[in-house]
Amino acid sequence: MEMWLDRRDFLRAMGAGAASLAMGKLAFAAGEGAAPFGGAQGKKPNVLFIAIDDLNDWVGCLGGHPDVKTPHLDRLAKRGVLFTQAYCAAPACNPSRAALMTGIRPATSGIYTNPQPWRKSEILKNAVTLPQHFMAAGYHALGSGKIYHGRFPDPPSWHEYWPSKTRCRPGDPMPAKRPVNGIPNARHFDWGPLNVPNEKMGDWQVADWVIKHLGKEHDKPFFLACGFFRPHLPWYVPRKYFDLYPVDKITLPNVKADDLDDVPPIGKRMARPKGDHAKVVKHKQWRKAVQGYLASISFVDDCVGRVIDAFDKGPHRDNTVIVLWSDHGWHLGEKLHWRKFALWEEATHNVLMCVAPGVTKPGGRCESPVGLIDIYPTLIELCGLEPRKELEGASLVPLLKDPAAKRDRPALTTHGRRNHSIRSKRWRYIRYSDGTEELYDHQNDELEWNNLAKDAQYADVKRELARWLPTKDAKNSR
Ligand SMILES: [Ca+2]
Ligand SMILES: [Ca+2]
Repeated sequence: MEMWLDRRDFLRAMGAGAASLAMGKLAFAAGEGAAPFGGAQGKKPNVLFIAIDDLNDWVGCLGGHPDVKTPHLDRLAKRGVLFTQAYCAAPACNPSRAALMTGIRPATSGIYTNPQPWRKSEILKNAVTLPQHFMAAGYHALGSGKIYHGRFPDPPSWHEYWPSKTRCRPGDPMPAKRPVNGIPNARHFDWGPLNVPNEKMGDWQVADWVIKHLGKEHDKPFFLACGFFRPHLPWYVPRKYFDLYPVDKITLPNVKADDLDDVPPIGKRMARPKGDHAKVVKHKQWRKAVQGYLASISFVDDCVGRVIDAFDKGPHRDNTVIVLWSDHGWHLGEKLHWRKFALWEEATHNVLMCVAPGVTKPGGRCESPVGLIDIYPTLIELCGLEPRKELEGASLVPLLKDPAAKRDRPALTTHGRRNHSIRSKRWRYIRYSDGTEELYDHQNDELEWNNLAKDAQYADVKRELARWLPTKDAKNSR
């Protein structure tokens, strides 16, 4: 299938391949894939790797919500290339992050859900993660906050981690009385303002630690990870962020009450309209929930702003690649669904931006569909590291150089075994494990309201998109 040809072609293009690669990065850096910066000194660029948990496209520069205020994400995006159509490999923390950090998709690894320990997958147990690959190339790998899913940290991925290699982040303050929203058994599905200063928040402290390391000189090039947890639930952030969004002026998502009528049963089960959505409506919490999510986004935006300001004042500004991503999208009532865990646009669309001195130009916007799976090979190419044959993404460097460059492959998202979504520039095609389908035409239906899958005139469109489905669907790893 086409999807894998890219990879094989790439390997073939590497020519003599293994032998010269084995000689190390110098052999590679001297060839076609030479690091774009470093110049005469041959000094490798640093990487500042910023992750944001559960952030959908409600970011100013992506236009996902008219009320949202994200000045810092917007200014970072303007410095390099913003990918306006970036999609996750899986719409849940653990499988999305496992795929991003290993470069291997859920359908290959068998890691599809949050409770699966990803290092126990037969395919991933010896995988060389992105920071491990940088460590092997002489980098110092360090970080703080949520990079892997919280339950499954990966100590071999780091030289240094804060608070520790097995505990990725400090705790957060909580309101005295919970749940704030009055929904019974809400657990972390809750929202409300905190009367605490920013300094008490875990993400603020993660930023402090990262800022400290951005301000000093390092003996080696660094791979510095900064993983922010908000806007993950619960949406408890300092009151001033709630005050940015008066609840009576909140814009609710545009939702069609009968939107699920043309969705196959597996899709309906993913949406669970009688679950969160029914509770939110019954307890009159929709506006307050949207307010809580927006407030949490503006809080994390301030955290990003602090890191970028410190980066600019520090000594690494001209020799550091910045990549910022969120791990998947989020529904707030669209398709009567809440949270991630689905294959529609809201759950699969996420944030991705990259600044690479000497490669990207300010103000770049790339509208081709890309995947978070592409980050690993992109950073390899940007830093002139050895390629890895098992990686299933494709480098975004051609798009970083020219955001309008041609790219054929659509973005693939997988949710549970044999449920896939293919997103091209124009179409979204979903095929569930029982063969049922959805097809949406984003040119005329950006909210994915009209499922065209049963309309015979689109048979060729479906066939063309289906070529990109994985050829293998690995069994669930235990
Ligand atoms: Ca997440
Ligand atoms: Ca519909």
